[in-house]
Amino acid sequence: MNKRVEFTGAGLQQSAFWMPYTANRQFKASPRLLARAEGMYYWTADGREVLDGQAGLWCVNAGHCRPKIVAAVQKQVAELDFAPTFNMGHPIAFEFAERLAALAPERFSRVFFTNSGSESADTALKIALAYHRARGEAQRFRLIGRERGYHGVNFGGMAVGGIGANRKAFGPGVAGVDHIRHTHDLSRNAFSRGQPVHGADFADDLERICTLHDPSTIAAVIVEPVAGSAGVLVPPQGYLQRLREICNKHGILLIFDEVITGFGRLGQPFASQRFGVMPDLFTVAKGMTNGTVPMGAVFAKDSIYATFMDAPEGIELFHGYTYSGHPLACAAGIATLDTYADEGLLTRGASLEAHFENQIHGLRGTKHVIDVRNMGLMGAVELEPRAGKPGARAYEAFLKVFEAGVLVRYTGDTLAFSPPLIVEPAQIDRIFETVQKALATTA
Ligand code: PXG
Ligand code: PLP
Repeated sequence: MNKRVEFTGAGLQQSAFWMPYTANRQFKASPRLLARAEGMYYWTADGREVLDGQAGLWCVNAGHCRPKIVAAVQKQVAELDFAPTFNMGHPIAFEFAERLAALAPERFSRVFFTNSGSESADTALKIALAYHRARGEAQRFRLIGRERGYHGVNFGGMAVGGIGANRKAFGPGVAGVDHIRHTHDLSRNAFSRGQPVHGADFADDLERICTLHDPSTIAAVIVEPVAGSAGVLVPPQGYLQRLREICNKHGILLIFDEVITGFGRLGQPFASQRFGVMPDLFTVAKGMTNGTVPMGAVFAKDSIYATFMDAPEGIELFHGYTYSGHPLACAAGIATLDTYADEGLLTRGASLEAHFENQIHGLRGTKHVIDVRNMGLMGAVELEPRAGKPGARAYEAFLKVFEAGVLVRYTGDTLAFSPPLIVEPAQIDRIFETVQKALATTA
């Protein structure tokens, strides 16, 4: 099994591959290549075993190269490689949509297919705008995001996103966008286990925005139930409920971006179920196909879909992607849902959460650690930044952890953890022991 994969890394510096979200020159001078995967593990090109502490990139929720998914994709590619979904259809896309709707919270019976989380975010924003217009409220054009939010890299998602570095090089973006404040509050909430106690009132910042712009101009508010990319920011107790109330009061749609939180990350199929707060639209991607074939989707409430279907006969939504409902992705997705169901993975996080929480909070008191945050099988450890060199300390720790055989994610000065939902308690222990040792020797 642990087959050695040959790779002569010579000349990567000149490689044609312009790598995404990567310091290309730094990486190519000293590449880290993953060549094979199975279950909880990767193997590097030079044959080293690496425990996957981040489910690929928050997506491989059932673990790697799961047999049902592999077989389904192999079968599908030989049977129907591609077929259009514009004015045509193929059975497997309809089948997958039914399966997804059956899994979703009640009254979310409609699914629009995309190919990524970024496309899902832009699709949800466009549905929100078109929905209001269809109801005679075309003046609702504003889209409200949140500081430190991440909704992918396309123009809509970038505009409502709230991570400065993702925005600054790319011009003025989309008109009519504003942001509510983020919920990170180290002074009051450091080392919270699960939802922080303080900060429900951060949601009232939406009232400020409503007063500023007139709420009747606001189409939608989009937030991640738990912010992922910004370093696992868990919503304070009561915060999401308060956001929901303010949206209701003003007729604003609430969009949850569940690209990371969807498909079991928080111990329930979706974050809305975990928090008991329902959005009007929600986005997914990543775990939808276990990361095997790119795919995303927007789930819409029945009443939103019904509004579109009330329009005169014709195309109700002028939107879609060549690959919306791609057969390979649908095959992967159905087999993924089967694998989740066979193994109870969409709620397995709940049974492991207490252990995960205890282990990650065991890092409190370790050198450099200024906060530990967690919910479900999602966690983060925030480090004191090195003076004048933001991110450098977390990068050094990330490298040490990788050299010790564990893959974790670093973003800014935060290390983030999201193991596949098949993780065993002893593997959770290994992840955090490895991080502890790495931090002890990190300058
Ligand atoms: N919304 C959310 C909430 C996400 O987390 C996207 C949209 C965009 O999805 P695509 O499939 O277009 O990448 C994401 C993606 C990280 C990291 O390290 C997070 C994401 C992607 C890559 C890295 O935090 N999230
Ligand atoms: N650009 C051009 C020239 C196209 O023809 C298309 C789709 O037909 C696109 C972009 C959009 O591509 P996709 O549907 O894969 O998002």
